[in-house]
Amino acid sequence: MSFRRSLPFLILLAFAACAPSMRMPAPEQPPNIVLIYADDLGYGDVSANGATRISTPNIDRIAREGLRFTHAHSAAATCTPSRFAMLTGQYAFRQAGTNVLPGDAAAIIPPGRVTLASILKEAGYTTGVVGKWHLGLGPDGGPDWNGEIRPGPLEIGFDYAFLMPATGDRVPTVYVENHRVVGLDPSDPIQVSFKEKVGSEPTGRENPELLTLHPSHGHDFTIVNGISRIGYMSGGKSARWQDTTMARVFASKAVEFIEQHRDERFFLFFSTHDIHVPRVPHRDFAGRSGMGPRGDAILQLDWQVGQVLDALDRLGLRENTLVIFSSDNGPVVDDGYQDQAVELLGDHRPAGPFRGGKYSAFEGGTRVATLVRWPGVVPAGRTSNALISQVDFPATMAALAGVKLPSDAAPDSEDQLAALLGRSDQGREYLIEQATARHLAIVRGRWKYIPPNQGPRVSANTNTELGNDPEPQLYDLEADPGETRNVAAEHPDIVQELSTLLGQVVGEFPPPRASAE
Ligand code: NG6
Ligand code: CA
Repeated sequence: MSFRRSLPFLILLAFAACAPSMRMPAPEQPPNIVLIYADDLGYGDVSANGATRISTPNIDRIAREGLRFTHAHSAAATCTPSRFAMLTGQYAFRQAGTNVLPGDAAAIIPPGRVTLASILKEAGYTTGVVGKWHLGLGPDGGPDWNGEIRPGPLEIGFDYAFLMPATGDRVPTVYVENHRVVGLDPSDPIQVSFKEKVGSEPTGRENPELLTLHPSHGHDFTIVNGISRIGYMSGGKSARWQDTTMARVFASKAVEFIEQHRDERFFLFFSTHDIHVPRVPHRDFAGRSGMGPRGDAILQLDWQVGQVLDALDRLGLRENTLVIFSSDNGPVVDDGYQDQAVELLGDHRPAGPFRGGKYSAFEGGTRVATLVRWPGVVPAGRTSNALISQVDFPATMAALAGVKLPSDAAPDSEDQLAALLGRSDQGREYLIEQATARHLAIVRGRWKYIPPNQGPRVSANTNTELGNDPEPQLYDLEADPGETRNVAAEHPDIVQELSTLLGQVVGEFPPPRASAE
C-alpha cells in the first residue's frame, strides 16, 4: 500500500485511537472468528458447490461474499479424529484412542494442551463452543454426569461451552453447559453404559414397536424420543433433549454468545448436529426439501447459518468477523436409520464430483465444502484451488491473531493464512487424508496415492466406497477428480515417492502411546 493511499486510513486510525468507543473496521486488527462446523455435510450438499436439488441460500451467501475452496479437507473422514486434529493441529493417527468415541469416553485432549481455542484465548479472545463435542469429557473412566463434568472444553482454552457431549445418536441425550448437565433433577440421576444395559427403559432391539424411527444398522439400544440410540441410558428424564428443537437451541446459544461478547474480540466454534443422524428436523423444515429428512436437515443447517449471519449484521459485526464454514467429514446417506435418505436421493450427489464419502480414503471422505468470508479483506465471490487442511487452523489462526506458537505445539499445522484469506493459491505442498488411523492417503500436487489396504471395498452398513484395494492406487486428481482410473501401474516412480513421503510423515512424530487402533 503506498503512503498516499494509506494516508486517509492512517488518519482514520489515529482518530479511532482517540475515540476508543467508536466502532470502525480496522483490517489490521485480528477479527472475531466464527467457525461454523457442520456434521457429515458433503462437498456437493450445498448449492454453492453445484447442488441443484437443494438450495442453501445462507451458506451460499458466505461464498458470494467470500472465498470458496475446492480443495480444502477435513483431517479425517470421521468426526472424532477430524475434530481432534483441527483443535490440536496434530494428526489424529499419531495419538491412540482418537477413533470415533463412545458417548461416555474420557477427554482425549488433556488439560493444558495447546489448542485452537487456547491459542486464541492467549491472544485475548473470548472463546466459546456451542454444539457437538465428541472429543470425550471427564477423567480416565469417563465423566460423572451427575456432578462436575471436567476436564472438557473449559480446560483446553474455551471460556464457555454448551454441548451435545458426543453425537445425536449416542447417549447421553442431554446438553452439558460448562461443567454441568442442563436441567438435571438430582433425584433422577443419569446412568450411562456402552457395555451393558442400565435401568429398565426399553431398547430398540427388545421393543421395536415403540420406535418412531427405525434403525437400518446398529442403533438399537435405549429408546429416547421414539428413537433407539447407541448405548444404554437411564434417568435424567428432565434433562433429555428434544431432537426436533436441537437446531433452535444451538442457534440461539450461538447467537447469545455473539451478543454477549460483541464488545470483546471473540472466537465461536459453532458445531452443529445437522446433518448427522438421527435426522429429525423441526416441523418448519420437515418435508420441505423433497429429499426426506437428510435434505430437510440441510435446510435446517442453512437456517442456522442464516441465524448467525443475521446476528453479525444486526450487531454491526459483519465487517470485523472472519466466518469460516466447513464440515467434519464427507457425506453418508444411510448412517444407521431408515429415514428415506437412500430412497429419495434421486440424482443428488452428496460428495459432488468426488468419489466415496464419510469413512472413505477417496476424496469424498475429507474434501468438504469450505467457505471463508471477511468483508474487505477476503475477496468476494472468488474460488481458490489451494490445498489446505483443517489441521492448519491452529497455526493459521495463531498467525492471524499475532501469537507465536510454542515450538512443540500443533506439530502438523501449517500457517496457511495467505491461502485462507485468498492472497495465495499455493496452499500445502502435500496433505494426509485419514480414513482410519491405519488407512491413510496422501495428496501432493495433482497426485493422490492410497496405499494397498485389505478390507471391504464397500461398507456393508453405509454402502460407501471405502477406498480399500489390495493394490496401490494412484489418481491424477487434475485429470480425474472422481478417482475413476488407477494409474499406479503407469507411474511406479510417483507411487514410490509418495509412499516414501507418507511413511516419513507418519514416522515423524511417533505416537506417544502404542497405537492399538
Ligand atoms: C458409527 C455409527 C454411525 C455414526 C458414526 C459416528 C453405527 C453402526 N454407526 O459407529 O451411525 O454415529 O459412528 O459419526 O453405530 S461421526 O460423524 O460422529 O464420526
Ligand atoms: Ca461427522
